[in-house]
Amino acid sequence: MPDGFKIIPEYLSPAAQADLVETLRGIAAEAPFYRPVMPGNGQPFSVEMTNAGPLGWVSDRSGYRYQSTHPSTGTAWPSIPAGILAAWDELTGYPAAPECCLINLYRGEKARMGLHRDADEEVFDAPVLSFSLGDSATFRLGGASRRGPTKAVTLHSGTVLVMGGESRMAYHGISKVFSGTSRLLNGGGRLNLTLRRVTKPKP
Ligand code: MD3
Ligand code: FE
Repeated sequence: MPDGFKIIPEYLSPAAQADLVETLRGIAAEAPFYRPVMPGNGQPFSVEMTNAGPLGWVSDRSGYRYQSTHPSTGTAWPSIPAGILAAWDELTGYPAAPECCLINLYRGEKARMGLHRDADEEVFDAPVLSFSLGDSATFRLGGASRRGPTKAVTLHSGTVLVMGGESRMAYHGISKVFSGTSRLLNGGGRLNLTLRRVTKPKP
C-alpha cells in the first residue's frame, strides 16, 4: 500500500454506525440526496450525493466545483456531525477542520464510482478520510497514473480509510457494491462519507 494510506476496519462500532445513520437521516431531510450529472454530456451518476459542511462538492454540466449551497434547494449545507469532526482530529492531526463531508449513496447493483483522483481542492496537504456504512464494496486503489495496476480492498460497514502522504493523489474508485451484505440501511445499499479540507487554513 502507498505511503500514508491506512485502513481501519471496525473503527465505528455497530452502535456508532447506527447513530451515524440516524444523524445522516436528519442531514438528508435538510439537504436531500440528488443525482449529479457529468460535466459536458450531462450523463447521470449512478451514485446519489449530498453534502455537509461549509463547502459541498457538486457536479453539473458546467463542471465540478465546491459551493456553499445545495444545488436544488439553494440553502446552506447542514453541519458536519460532531463525532465525524472528532474522528478527523484523531486520525489526521491536521491543524484545521475539514470543510467538505461528501455523502455518497450507492443503491442497487449498478451503482459504482469510476477510477478518479480527488483534485478539485486548493490544498492537498490534508489527508482524505472515508467512512463506509452499509453494504460491503470493492474499493480499487491505483497509483499516480490512471493506467497501471490497482489493488482491491473490500470495505465493510464501519471501516475508515485514511488517504494521506502520496496516497492522497492516488487514483481510486468503487468497482462493486455487494447488495444484501448489511442490514444497516433500510432498503439496503451503501453510504460513504468523504471528508476533505478544501481551502488553505488561515494562520
Ligand atoms: C484514495 N468516494 O467521493 S472513498 C469520492 O466510497 C470517493 O464513495 C469513494 O472516491 C466512495 O471522491 C471512495 C475512499 C477514498 C476517498 C478519497 C481518496 C479514497 C481515496 C483520495 C485519495 C486516495
Ligand atoms: Fe474520490
